[in-house]
Amino acid sequence: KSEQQYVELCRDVLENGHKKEDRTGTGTLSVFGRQMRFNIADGFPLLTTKRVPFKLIASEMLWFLKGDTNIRYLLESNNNIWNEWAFKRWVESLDYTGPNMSDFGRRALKDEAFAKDYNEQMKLFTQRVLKDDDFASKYGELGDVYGRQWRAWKTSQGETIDQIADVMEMIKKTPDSRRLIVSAWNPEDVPSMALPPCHTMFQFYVADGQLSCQLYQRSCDIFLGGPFNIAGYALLTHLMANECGLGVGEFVHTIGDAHIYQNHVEQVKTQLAREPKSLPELTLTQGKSLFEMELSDMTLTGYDPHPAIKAPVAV
Ligand code: DHF
Ligand code: TMP
Repeated sequence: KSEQQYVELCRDVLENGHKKEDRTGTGTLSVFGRQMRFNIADGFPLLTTKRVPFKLIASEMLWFLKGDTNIRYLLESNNNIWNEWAFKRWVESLDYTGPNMSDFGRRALKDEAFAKDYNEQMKLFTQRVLKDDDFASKYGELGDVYGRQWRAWKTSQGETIDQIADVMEMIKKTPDSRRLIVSAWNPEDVPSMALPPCHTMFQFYVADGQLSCQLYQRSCDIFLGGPFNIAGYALLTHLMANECGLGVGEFVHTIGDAHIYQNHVEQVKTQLAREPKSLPELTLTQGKSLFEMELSDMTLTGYDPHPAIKAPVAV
């Protein structure tokens, strides 16, 4: 069963994880170098041991594929998963004159009065990104994140490379190629990025009329980001296969630093006590190009998960 692999990774980290401090000051249990394989022809790998919001995963993937790097599109889809990283840039800018928001992620967890101020500032921020075009183009922008690297990689000649369109062409014309790669890690841009890419690069592989995909993820927040990443790349594989007239094969998830944040440990234990259920099925509108796909072209059936489990995200 696919989900068993996720469950085993969680157990592995709880049992063998090294106690490591991290950039966010939260602390993690961490292991290095792990791999999960999901046969996505057997079911769509959206976890059932907790409810995972497929719509948020799908709108994030569509946002990447459009080459969009501004959170306005996500907000318009009621998707708030990238807000903290845009907000961070805003409150650290000279234009921001509200109450001090330094270290807002951790302070909001400890200090109720602060949490109220923070929620208020965050609400004002997202409303302004939605309504004010100039503000949105300045502070809704996350910069060189996935959308940019995938669709408009900057070359030293001042041109751009559309890696997604290129890999799509290659899959169609030279499916046996061993160079079906999309890279998001640009060493030149890393120092100025809101968050250097966690999904560093991925590779497609075609055999027996089926498209497989392997992701190398340098850093994985197993409880929050991980389930999104598994389903996100499974969705990408479906979208690409649909475009190229192929079936789907496997999604191989290779991880560098695989970690559980200290403040997620109880939640993970709750999740591990649950019995995985059967996976849902994903169907896509046929005959529509990948770049025209919308949320309404994706139908998920048979998803009957255990309830959601809340946890704070480390910023
Ligand atoms: N930073 C960290 N520390 N972990 C991450 O997983 C992460 N992921 C990012 C950006 N930075 C990150 C982008 N992806 C959530 C899921 C994925 C994601 C960001 C956030 C998240 O908070 N998920 C919650 C509920 C989301 C909601 O309903 O709005 C969840 O329970 O899955
Ligand atoms: P880092 O840049 O210090 O590694 O922090 C990034 C954190 O975000 C880390 O916990 C991994 C997590 N993350 C995911 O797990 N998946 C994602 O898609 C993203 C964007 C981040």
